[in-house]
Amino acid sequence: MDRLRSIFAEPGGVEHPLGIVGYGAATAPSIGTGTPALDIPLASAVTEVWTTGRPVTTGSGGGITFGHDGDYAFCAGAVPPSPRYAPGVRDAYLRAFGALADLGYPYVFRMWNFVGRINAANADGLETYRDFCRGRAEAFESSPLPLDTLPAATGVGAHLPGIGFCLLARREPGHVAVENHRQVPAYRYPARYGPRPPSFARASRLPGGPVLISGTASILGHRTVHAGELASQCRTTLDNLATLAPDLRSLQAVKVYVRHATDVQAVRRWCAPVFGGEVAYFTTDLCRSDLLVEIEGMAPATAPAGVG
Ligand code: 3EB
Repeated sequence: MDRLRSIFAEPGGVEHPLGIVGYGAATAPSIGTGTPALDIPLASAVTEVWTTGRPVTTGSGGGITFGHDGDYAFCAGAVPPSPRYAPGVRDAYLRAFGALADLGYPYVFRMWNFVGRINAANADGLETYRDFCRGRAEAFESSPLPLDTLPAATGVGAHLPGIGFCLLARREPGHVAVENHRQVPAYRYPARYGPRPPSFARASRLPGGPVLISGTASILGHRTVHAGELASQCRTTLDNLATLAPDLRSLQAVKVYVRHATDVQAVRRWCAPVFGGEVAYFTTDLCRSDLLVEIEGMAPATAPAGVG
């Protein structure tokens, strides 16, 4: 079956993994070679496996690990705990872009970033998330990708210092960056959110249909709404998601990130009836200190009329 999907499973349980993300690491975000792997300390037993069902070629070098199948590539890297992250993030992202380009998969359509101490100040007093965004923006500006192909993204905390990230890319062009009319594009956020805006699109639509939806939160325009109010943040987040994926029940690979462990039960109660498929819940800090919940997922390709 030649279809990109993510499965919450045991690492050995899926044939032909493109890449594996484990969320139970006890050490700083790191990569594993052999089978391309990213290990993130989020105190969760969940393991996420990306596959298309096609045989995979793997490799690594320059601190980057990757797997590719002729159409799709997964690639992961890590930045060690640092007093300031921008230079290391820029270098690691450029190494990842370089590796993907050398392999023949230059079209990055999805990325995940797990940033330790995400809301804490770095050595210069800049919030670590903003420090990270600066390095990522520098990497994107030295790559020739136009704004209408920016990847979808998730940017959340990790339980130990350091940054781990992974990317999905395609051999062929044609993915489209999708924005949400309820929100200012993140790459146009005003400077009050940091020296460089976040480089990502609200969703990424692949040719043939599947839409990979970015981490989505209680933001309208560029502002956080309902600070301190869990239920309203959940509602606004689900409404923002529904703008991008009208049928939330069909969303796959849903991951829900909740800032406070004590809020997970309530978030589960509100989200469980909304989503049809399996949902993984994580407790971790989020990229703005007033955000309480963030949700991502993947809308499957809809069958063309008259087929199936
Ligand atoms: C937001 O909408 C919430 O920096 O890669 C969501 C998804 C968020 C991705 C990122 C940040 C990122 O701005 C935060």
